[in-house]
Amino acid sequence: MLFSRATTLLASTLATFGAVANAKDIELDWTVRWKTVNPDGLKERQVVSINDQFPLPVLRGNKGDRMIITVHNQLENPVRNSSIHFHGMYQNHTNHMDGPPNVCQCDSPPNSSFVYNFTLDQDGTYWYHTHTSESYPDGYRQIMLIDEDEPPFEYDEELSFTMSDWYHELNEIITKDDFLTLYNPTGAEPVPQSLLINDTIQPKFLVKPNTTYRLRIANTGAFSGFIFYITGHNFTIVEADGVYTDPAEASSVYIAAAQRYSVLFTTGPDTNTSYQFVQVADSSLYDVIPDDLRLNNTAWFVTDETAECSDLSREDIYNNKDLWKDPTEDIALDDFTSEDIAYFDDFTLVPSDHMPLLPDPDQEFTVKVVLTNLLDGVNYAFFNDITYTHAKVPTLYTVISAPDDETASNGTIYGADTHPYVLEHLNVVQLVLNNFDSGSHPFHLHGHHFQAIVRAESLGGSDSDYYPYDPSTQNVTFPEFPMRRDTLVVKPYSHFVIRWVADNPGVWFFHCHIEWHLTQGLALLFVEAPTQMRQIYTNIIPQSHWDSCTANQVPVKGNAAANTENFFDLNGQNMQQKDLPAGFTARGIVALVFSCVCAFVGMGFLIWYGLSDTPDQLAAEAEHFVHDEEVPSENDIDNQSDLNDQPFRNERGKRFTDRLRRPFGHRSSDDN
Ligand SMILES: *[C@@H]1O[C@H](CO)[C@@H](O)[C@H](O)[C@H]1NC(C)=O
Ligand SMILES: *[C@@H]1O[C@H](CO)[C@@H](O)[C@H](O)[C@H]1NC(C)=O
Ligand SMILES: *[C@@H]1O[C@H](CO)[C@@H](O)[C@H](O)[C@H]1NC(C)=O
Ligand SMILES: *[C@@H]1O[C@H](CO)[C@@H](O)[C@H](O)[C@H]1NC(C)=O
Ligand SMILES: *[C@@H]1O[C@H](CO)[C@@H](O)[C@H](O)[C@H]1NC(C)=O
Ligand SMILES: *[C@@H]1O[C@H](CO)[C@@H](O)[C@H](O)[C@H]1NC(C)=O
Ligand SMILES: *[C@@H]1O[C@H](CO)[C@@H](O)[C@H](O)[C@H]1NC(C)=O
Ligand SMILES: *[C@@H]1O[C@H](CO)[C@@H](O)[C@H](O)[C@H]1NC(C)=O
Ligand SMILES: *[C@@H]1O[C@H](CO)[C@@H](O)[C@H](O)[C@H]1NC(C)=O
Ligand SMILES: *[C@@H]1O[C@H](CO)[C@@H](O)[C@H](O)[C@H]1NC(C)=O
Ligand SMILES: *[C@@H]1O[C@H](CO)[C@@H](O)[C@H](O)[C@H]1NC(C)=O
Ligand SMILES: [Cu+2]
Repeated sequence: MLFSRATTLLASTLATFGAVANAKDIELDWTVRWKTVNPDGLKERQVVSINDQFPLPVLRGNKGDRMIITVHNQLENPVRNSSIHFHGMYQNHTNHMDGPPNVCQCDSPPNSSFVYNFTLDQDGTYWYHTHTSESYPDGYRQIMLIDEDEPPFEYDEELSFTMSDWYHELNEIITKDDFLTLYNPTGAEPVPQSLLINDTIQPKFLVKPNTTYRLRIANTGAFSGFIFYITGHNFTIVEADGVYTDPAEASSVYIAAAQRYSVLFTTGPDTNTSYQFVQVADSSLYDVIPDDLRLNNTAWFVTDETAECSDLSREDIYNNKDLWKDPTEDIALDDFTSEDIAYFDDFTLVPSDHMPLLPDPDQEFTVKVVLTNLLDGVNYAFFNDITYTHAKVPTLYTVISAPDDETASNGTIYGADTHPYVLEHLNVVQLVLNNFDSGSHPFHLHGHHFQAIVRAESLGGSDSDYYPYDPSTQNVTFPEFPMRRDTLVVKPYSHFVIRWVADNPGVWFFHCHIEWHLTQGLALLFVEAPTQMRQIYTNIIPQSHWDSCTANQVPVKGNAAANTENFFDLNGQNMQQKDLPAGFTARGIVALVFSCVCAFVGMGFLIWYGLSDTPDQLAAEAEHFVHDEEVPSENDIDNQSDLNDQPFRNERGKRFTDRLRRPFGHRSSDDN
């Protein structure tokens, strides 16, 4: 009933399309609970539903409207906290509505209600998803569309849809039982069971002939990137992540997790016809490719329900030389993968407002991305030496409960392993990100669109070929009108440089949008303009937010350690796992787990489990193995046939060996 009220409001909003003068409140009442569905037709599973709906309701409003969403968490059996991030929203003056628990709010427990209340200051294509650990791949995500007076391009009709990956288990179970464990020392990410288009498989979308469509596409997946193309037709890119661009013709585009595009596509004169479009998974992200995973999916735009639609055959992509990165290359059908497909380089996009390159930065930070193991044997993800470990008090609440502006401007109080960078109001900020990992990563900054001013190609097959960003030795020319977006992919063993103006006081999360990597700690915090934040936020946090903290027994005052007496005393703060003992490398952990598995087959796991009772015991055992030289060498590992059967190797055998060549070892000693 409540929902139909919301739908009516939504309809009336659409009727007054455009005029900011008619800005209105869109009030929604959402009850979040489990529902059992079968989106891929392969397995029924529990998913998160809103008002009993799955797929979740599409959020839609006009620029200038206010969204007021009351979320009732009814996630029981299994119990789950809730939170919602409206991805890409600046949340200017509403940092507390941004979503990430322990950063801007407390997790909202079952039987509690939480109010999000913010204005839509932007237009374009966005999405929303929970930011509570390990939950958005359970279906808690959907596209969000904001309409505008006059976008700088013309079209007749619009079609919006999502692309995502899909798992058959609850994500918390995959994470706790398989992913973040000692038994997965290389940090091999769980590979999805299916790839969905608009939360189903092989949909047909009705279109009219002779019509220009604005296709609004969001990758709401947890992990996978997709190449999208329409067989035999080009399209025109006009928007990336809510930033309108000069029209750019493309035959295919790569959409990483969390990215969005609008593309214009014009249908032909024919009736009773279909246009095949294709979603190809970037299989270089997968360490193993299960036989039954369909890596490329077809869907259709059809002018008639009965129009003939042909499915993609295995050879179709291969035979379409227009898609090849290098059509002259000699690649056998069985070796042809998504890595051989060409796609549009988003770095070349020019925002239609032609906002020029920002001036040289006032503040610059350089971070290095590494994935490696800590003492518990688990594979974590790091910026520099830090794997993000949240504070005891949500960081926004630490800013406003600090005794004075000077204390709030000192990053120490936010905790060591939250990895805070304090930004000064209105500074031009530059972030240099050097990726020492063999995988590509889509990085997302909350609260801003940033300018992407450098994005290097992958410089080599392994880290030994890699050198980080260095403008003194590299021939770097910044674009005149850099592409802006909120989620940017860094290539394997490569780097990017981004810039923005610190004109939005708030605590903004910066993290990899592969949910697995966020779980591994690939995140840091920008504490932007704390003095100005204190003026804005000191008395405006609504009661429902405090109530969530009370219900979850999360302290709301004090520094990262919840110390309210002395903000510089961080005793008791949450800390990441300890380093591996000196002399024991992450490669050793990998080898040790494998040798246990190989030596004792199934029993190895049990034995290993016994050893891992306490970190100290583990360390002692680990050192024992190292000193007794029972650890196989890298060569042994590459050659051992048992190991070739381990699920850490993709079809081309690339990833696993790359991972062993990572700059493993003691975290602080592997710089350069
Ligand atoms: C919900 O969040 C609280 C506070 O962070 C945490 O203690 C609790 O374990 C979480 N509950 C679930 C079911 O994850
Ligand atoms: C939520 O409320 C219902 C009804 O009062 C109760 O049965 C359930 O145990 C509560 N759940 C939690 C997690 O407190
Ligand atoms: C939403 O926020 C606005 C601005 O702070 C406030 O005036 C309004 O009362 C809020 N509405 C609700 C329902 O909390
Ligand atoms: C995709 O799914 C959403 C939610 O069910 C729906 O509103 C939308 O119309 C669908 N897109 C197309 C092109 O059918
Ligand atoms: C499609 O676009 C590409 C540029 O991305 C261009 O090279 C090619 O000629 C176009 N093809 C057609 C059929 O227009
Ligand atoms: C599409 O446009 C062409 C050329 O203007 C016209 O001949 C044709 O009848 C149109 N098709 C439809 C279905 O309206
Ligand atoms: C398309 O899917 C098939 C079957 O999953 C796979 O063998 C093939 O490599 C895929 N092609 C690309 C380009 O990913
Ligand atoms: C479209 O074509 C198919 C065969 O190609 C035919 O079976 C169907 O009836 C046609 N539909 C219309 C609306 O003409
Ligand atoms: C932050 O506080 C610590 C502890 O009082 C102090 O050592 C440090 O110099 C301060 N940093 C800045 C930038 O003021
Ligand atoms: C540096 O790059 C610019 C622009 O791409 C090019 O014109 C110039 O020749 C390059 N210089 C060197 C030394 O490579
Ligand atoms: C936030 O609002 C201020 C005005 O209060 C404006 O100057 C600033 O540009 C805005 N920042 C963003 C990111 O929208
Ligand atoms: Cu990542």
